[in-house]
Amino acid sequence: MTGYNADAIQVLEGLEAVRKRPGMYIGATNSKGLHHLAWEIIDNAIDEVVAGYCDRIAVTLYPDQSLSVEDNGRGIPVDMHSKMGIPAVRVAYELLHAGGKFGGESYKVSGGLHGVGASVVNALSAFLTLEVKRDGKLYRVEYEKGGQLKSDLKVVEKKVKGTGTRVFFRPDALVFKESIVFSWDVLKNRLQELAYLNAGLTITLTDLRHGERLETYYSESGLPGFVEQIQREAELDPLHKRTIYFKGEKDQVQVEWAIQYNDSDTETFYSFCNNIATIEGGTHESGLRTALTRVFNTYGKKANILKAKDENLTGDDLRDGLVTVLSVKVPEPQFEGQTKTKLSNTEVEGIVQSLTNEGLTAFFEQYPQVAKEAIGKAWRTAQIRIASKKAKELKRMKKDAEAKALSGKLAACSEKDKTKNELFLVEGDSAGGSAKTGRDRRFQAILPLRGKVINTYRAKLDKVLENQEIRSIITAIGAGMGKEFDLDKCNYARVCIMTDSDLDGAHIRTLLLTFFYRYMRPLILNNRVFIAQSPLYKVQRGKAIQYAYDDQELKPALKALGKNAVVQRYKGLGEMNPEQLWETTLNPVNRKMIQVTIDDAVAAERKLNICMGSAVEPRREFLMENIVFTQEDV
Ligand code: 28F
Repeated sequence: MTGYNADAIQVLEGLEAVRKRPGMYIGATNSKGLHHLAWEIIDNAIDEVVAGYCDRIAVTLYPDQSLSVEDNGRGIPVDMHSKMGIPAVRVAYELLHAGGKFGGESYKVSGGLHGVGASVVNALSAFLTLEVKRDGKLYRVEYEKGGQLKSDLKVVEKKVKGTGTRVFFRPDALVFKESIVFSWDVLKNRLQELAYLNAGLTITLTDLRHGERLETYYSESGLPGFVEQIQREAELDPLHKRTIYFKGEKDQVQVEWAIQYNDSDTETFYSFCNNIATIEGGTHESGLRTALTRVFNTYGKKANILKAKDENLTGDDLRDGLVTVLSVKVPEPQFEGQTKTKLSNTEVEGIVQSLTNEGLTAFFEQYPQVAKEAIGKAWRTAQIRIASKKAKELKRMKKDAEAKALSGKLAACSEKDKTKNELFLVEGDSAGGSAKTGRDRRFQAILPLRGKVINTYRAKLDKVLENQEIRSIITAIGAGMGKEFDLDKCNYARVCIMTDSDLDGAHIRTLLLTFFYRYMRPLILNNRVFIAQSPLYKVQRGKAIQYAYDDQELKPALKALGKNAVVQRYKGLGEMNPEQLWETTLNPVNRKMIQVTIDDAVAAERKLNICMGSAVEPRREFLMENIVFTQEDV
């Protein structure tokens, strides 16, 4: 055996470097890093599966926390390595990763580590024993204390059956200070996944740490089995029995995928490249999604599952209720992303797309019933999308229409601070017109009300909503109504009812109060509703003018201005000019507004019941006398 030549010393320094900064090679020395040792050895066996020479892998856990992986592949070559002067098998376990991908300067990102190299496992193991069955012989080489050669390669059995590679190793507790205990579940999940990704491969997992526990993972179909397992685990009901499956190859890229719909609206999408989970997705995923959408639309229209006039299904329409597993095998994979799990080979996108276009079309032609189920599901999802888009559109249009309708009527105010603003609901266009002119447009908005505001106490909600006056009020206040009423959205600090002081005015006032009471009660309860008071009389002598708001105030006004003063009785708001309306009714300085409070909601309801009952006359009388408004200066 040749002694260590210069390279061999470089080898030792290399493995020493790994022990000095393990995090650079396996991301961390926690449980995640520990399991990377297992993944490395298992992945080497999987490479032999992918090469087509291995169909059994056995993983075993021992009481001393060592782990062994055995495959029935060709066995790592044992012949002398031309340059190194040591057997090939030792090169793989003593030389830092041949590709030098992870030379000293580049830090490993934790997460997707691919092929850190068996030598890293050796460097971080208390012991590692390697056995190769080849040419009818059993070879063994042993390492200890982080990759130091304990016994060189030698034949330990002259006559053995079969071929393969077996690696035992125990992680070094000096490196993995937290724990060197492998997790059954972590190993099981990955081994199960590998069995699905490599149809026909049998993997056994044996745990000898507490008695014996053995499980076997095997899938004859591979990806379809994976998809069906996912559906079972998530308790999802497949929409179509037969899983849609494709396998093909182009320009040395192998493409394989399985999809199945269920009756949910969730999507499950697992993708892999060279058996590595590409959690961050990549070009293979986008190629598949693009092709699926295209074929669903073209085949769907051709087979009349989709109507010619239907708008195309979008990629998102296909995602609801879809379970997908995609696996590609790429000779020179390029991984990007935070955890190096995003495939970035651009050529892969086109290859997946073209293979899938052909493959899925052929599948649909062979199984038209499955096509009908799958495309039908996507179509239903599209209908929901289109309907909700329409509904949103309608809602927006309604809002726009309302805003437009309102803008014709509402004289808005300019103040942005809603706590200063007040809205006047004015009876009649003429009064509305002079209110618009007379008001202080910074904080006073005017909404003229034409004709009767309907009797909302009896009317059903839809009837109420049909009434244009009510809709304008709702839109102007902006806080919705009924159960959706949200006081925070109210555009005004005060909503003031301004009607004539005759019976009609009283009636409209009561109907408005009824409406607020029924559909915007918080407005009343938060003292936002007022009754504007306009004077009943104007008493004038020469330049001197006094206003009387009721008969009681008339006497003192007459006394003050002398008996031959002229008295004018206002029959309606419309008789006042804008200045007078401002002076007497709108100007906060000297106006008299009544705050509407329902001191006893039940009593009010009873009063309104009587008022809104069927008999008309008694209602008005009762109304004029009985609804008591407390008078507060506002
Ligand atoms: C328990 C872990 O590592 N199995 C492996 C092979 C088989 C060959 C191989 C491995 C050096 C650079 C070629 C055999 N015969 N299980 C494993 N099985 N490596 S690792 O070759 C590596 C050589 O490339 C093998 C013919 N060709 C390849």
